[in-house]
Amino acid sequence: MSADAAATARVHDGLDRLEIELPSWGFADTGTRFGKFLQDAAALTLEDKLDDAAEVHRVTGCCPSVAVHVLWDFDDLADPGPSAALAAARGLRIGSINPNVFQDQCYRLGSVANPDVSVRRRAIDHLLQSVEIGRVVGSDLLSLWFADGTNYPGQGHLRRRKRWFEEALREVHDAMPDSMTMLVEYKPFEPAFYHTDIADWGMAAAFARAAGPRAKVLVDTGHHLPGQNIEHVVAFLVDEGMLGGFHFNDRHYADDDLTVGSIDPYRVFRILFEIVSAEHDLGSSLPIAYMVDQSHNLKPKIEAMIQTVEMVQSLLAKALLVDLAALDDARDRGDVVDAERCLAEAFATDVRPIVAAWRAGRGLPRDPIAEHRRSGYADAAAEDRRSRKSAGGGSYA
Ligand code: RM4
Ligand code: MN
Ligand code: MN
Repeated sequence: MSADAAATARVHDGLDRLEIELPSWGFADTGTRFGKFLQDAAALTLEDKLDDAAEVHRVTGCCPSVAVHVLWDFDDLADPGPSAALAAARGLRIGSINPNVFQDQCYRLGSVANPDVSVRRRAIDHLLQSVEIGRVVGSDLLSLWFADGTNYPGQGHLRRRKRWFEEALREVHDAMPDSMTMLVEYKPFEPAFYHTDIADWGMAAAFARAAGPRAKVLVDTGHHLPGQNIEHVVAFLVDEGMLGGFHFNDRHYADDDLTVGSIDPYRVFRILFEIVSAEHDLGSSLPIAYMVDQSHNLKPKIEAMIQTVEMVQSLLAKALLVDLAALDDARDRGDVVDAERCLAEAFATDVRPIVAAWRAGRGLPRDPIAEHRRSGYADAAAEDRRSRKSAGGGSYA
């Protein structure tokens, strides 16, 4: 096999193995804290969201699961079973379960770190109920993000809050079936602006370890302070066996939830390269959940999701093209320029022909966005949903 053919085979194999989970909330009307801009075609119900995800899956072939946010997606938390059937009917499955312990009034001062024991209990009960939901719908991922934090110095007892978090996560972990993984997400600020109880990856890793062996860290690429080297975080967590998954999105300032790679594709390439490199050394795939966490206020939501998937695929293809032997050699020789060029050259490679060949080989449309536009799906969805929207409203996301 020529070097080119081997590289193509490597990329095609990587694309075959890549599954990207779409967030149900990415298809709904969302907004900023200043207001919500409505789109006629935005999803209102879980059925709509699953229809939209199925459309993305139809044209990309790599998004078989949908993350759900329990309060936004389930009308009856006690009976989530039908949602699994709704997903299956569309050739999908329910992916990560995202509890919501941040929007109810009682959570003004926090959820599992609330100074009021009855609120802490209520939050833990909701997390336990989310474990149950996962069990019923056949999901093996419980994805935890907390808005807990404080806005003013002195407001909270930081160490006490840490203990409450440890106790809560341990209780929830113990209730999970063996097949379930808990993902602990961190975020340095927002909605709290003085301190966040899980502010960074190190705290998330410590909490995950305290929770139990099936708890790992979730890296949301938008949840870092400016200048943070995310690929280093990723490499470190992989080596510790603590990287559980990603929430992909891009950002320029804060938790902007922009489409992946729209601002800094080289960063996402570097992140994916650390995983490619680790899997190469290991000789097998790492159990990492690749999930999207974006909300699109300006772009049509399905198109934004398709763009996202295409971007991740092409950046993974580039990461798989890095010549690892040449890179090792350059490092051994202490040749900084050659080492950097190994990454830069792979990043600069036009992978569109390789990805197009992969699509053709799998019977997928050559241009997923063009195919989606051609299908008339968005117009039909807008037609159907417009009337229901004026009549109802729907979930926040
Ligand atoms: C947070 C975080 C969570 C997501 C919520 C809606 O900033 O990224 O993953 O569930 O937003
Ligand atoms: Mn997230
Ligand atoms: Mn976020």
